[in-house]
Order: sequence, then structure tokens, then C-alpha cells
Amino acid sequence: MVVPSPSPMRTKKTRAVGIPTIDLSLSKPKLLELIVKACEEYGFFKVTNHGVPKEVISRLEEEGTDFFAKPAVEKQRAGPARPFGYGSKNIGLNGDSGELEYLLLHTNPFSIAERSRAISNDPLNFSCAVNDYVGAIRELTCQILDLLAEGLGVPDKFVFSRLIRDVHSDSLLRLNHYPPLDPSTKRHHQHHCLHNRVGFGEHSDPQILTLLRSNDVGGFQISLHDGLWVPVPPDPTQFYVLVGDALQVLTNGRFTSVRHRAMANSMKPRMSMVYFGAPPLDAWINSLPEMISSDRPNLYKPFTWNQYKQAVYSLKLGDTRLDQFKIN
Ligand code: GA4
Repeated sequence: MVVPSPSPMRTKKTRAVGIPTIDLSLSKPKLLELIVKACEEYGFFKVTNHGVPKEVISRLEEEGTDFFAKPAVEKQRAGPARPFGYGSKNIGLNGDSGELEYLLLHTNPFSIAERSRAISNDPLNFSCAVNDYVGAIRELTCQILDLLAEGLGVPDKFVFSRLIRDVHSDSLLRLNHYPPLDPSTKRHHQHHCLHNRVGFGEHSDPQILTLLRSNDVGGFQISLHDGLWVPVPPDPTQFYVLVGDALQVLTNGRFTSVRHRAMANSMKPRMSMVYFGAPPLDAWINSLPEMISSDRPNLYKPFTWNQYKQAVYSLKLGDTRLDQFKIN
């Protein structure tokens, strides 16, 4: 008799569900319908047939691997991340921490060129890898945002993507490295830790749209509206898309930003590369007029991206920062 082993997908407080997958090579009415539905139901989906060249991904992955393999003292030369640069364990400015180290970069090419000197022995190579990745992912992000605007029936198709294409866009790139579990740790101890080591704690992303790519090591989880956690299987060849707080406001809550976290319970190191598509600091964020009706009254007071960032950095990672911008 075959005894089924307990599935890691069905551990306490997690549930196995299908992650919506959007094939970008689908044709239009269907594609628009599916992508809008995924944003409404999950604020999260996987994209396939994304067109980003393999080599653009692998070059950045290699730069990341090389950097995180350096001795701690060398890595610290690129830090502390307040907010940009190398960070280890500490997240943000208000005492959050997790089992990871990271590089947080502004995507402005001048900022990247400047930072690269403390990050790499071959800064030119590093900044090229970052710029090529950011360029390709920005295009993909804008393509997705244009589909969303069209799918929502907004007449100005570029209403979202324009914010990210702006030269003054505040978009960021983050490389996260989650160290593996220590094999020398006692087995029972490890068993206990198996579900509990938090790499990056629960939160939503403040920006418009996030594109995440990881190596083949799992740990990423999303939270459903009922609060249950869903493990997302790693897929190094594809991208995961996350709705951010700013898109929630722009769509007047029709899309909601997805709460997510990364666990660090693997014997293999996990690395993720995360692009956060953001507006310029002085851009106003408010519900699009097309998203407001008598059935759907405006939920949010307008604010600039800069004002929102002030709120974000004054709070803890897991706080729901949009509350203070709600009408009533
Ligand atoms: C979460 C999304 C992005 O990684 C990030 C993070 C930022 C940081 O690491 O500096 C924050 C976090 C993120 C939200 C709340 C604040 C700010 C850490 C933190 C405790 C770069 C971002 O924009 O917001």
C-alpha cells in the first residue's frame, strides 16, 4: 500500500491553490479578460511568454551570486541600506528584520553607476547587467500595465505605464539572498525551524507593479483575502507579477495589493531579483475618474508618491499604510 506523505502544501495555515498564469502570447479579448481577473481575485499572477532574453536574466543572476559570495567585510562596503545599498538582516528603518541579505538599488542609471563601484570589482560589467535587466523588465511591466488599462476600459491606455517610463520614475531593483539552513544544526532543531524561518516578513509592496524572478528555490508565499498563505512554486524561467498599493489606489480598490512574504527554510540558497515599478516623487496618485461611480465611490484621498513614501518609511514592514489615506 502506498502511504501518501504529508504534502508541504497542506501544512497548517497554508493551502494549495492554482496560481493564475497569464500567457502573454494569447490574443486580445481573452488576454485582457484573464489579466484583469487575476488582478481582481489575487493581485498576483505568473507571466509566461514574456520575451525577456535568458541571457539578460542570467547575467544579473551571476552578478548577484558573485556579490553575495564575497566576505562580509567587503559586502558591508556597499552598505548600509538606508535606504539604498547592501543590507543584512535589517529591513527598513523601524526595527524590522529577516533571515536575508540584499542589495537595494534605485534604477536611475547614474545612481547605478555610482553604487556599482562599491559593489563590484568590475563596476562597468555590474552596471551593464543591471541596466539591461531593468530596461527589459521595465518594458515588460509597461506592456502589462497597458493591458490592464485597456482591460479596465480606461480610454488613456498609457495612464499607468507613463508613470514608470518617466525619466524621474522612482523605480527600484532589489536582489535578495536567503542563506540556506545550516546542515550542522541538529535535526530536531531543524525540523522545528522548518516552517518558521522568515526571510522577508509579510507586507504589500507600496509601488504600482512588482516583477519578481527567483532561482529554483522556493519560499515565496502569498496571502489570500481570507488570510491563508499559499506557497508559490519557484519558476526561474518566468516572472511573478504583484499588484502594489499605488495601483490599488489608481484603480479605486478594484485591484488590491497582494500581501506576501518569503520563508527561508531551504538547504539551498534562494535568490530573487525584484523590480518595483514606481511613479516620480512629485506624481499625484489618486483614483482614476473612470474607476469612480455612484456604486463605487472614491475610497482614497489624493497624495503624491513622495507623501506616500514618507508614510511607508515611518511605519513597520507589515503595517497597512493605505489606511491613513482612506476617505472616512
Ligand atoms: C517593501 C517593498 C520593497 O522591497 C521596498 C521595501 C522597503 C525597504 O526595504 O527599504 C520597506 C518596505 C518595502 C515597506 C515598509 C518599509 C519600507 C522596508 C520597511 C520597513 C524597497 C519598498 O519600497 O517598501
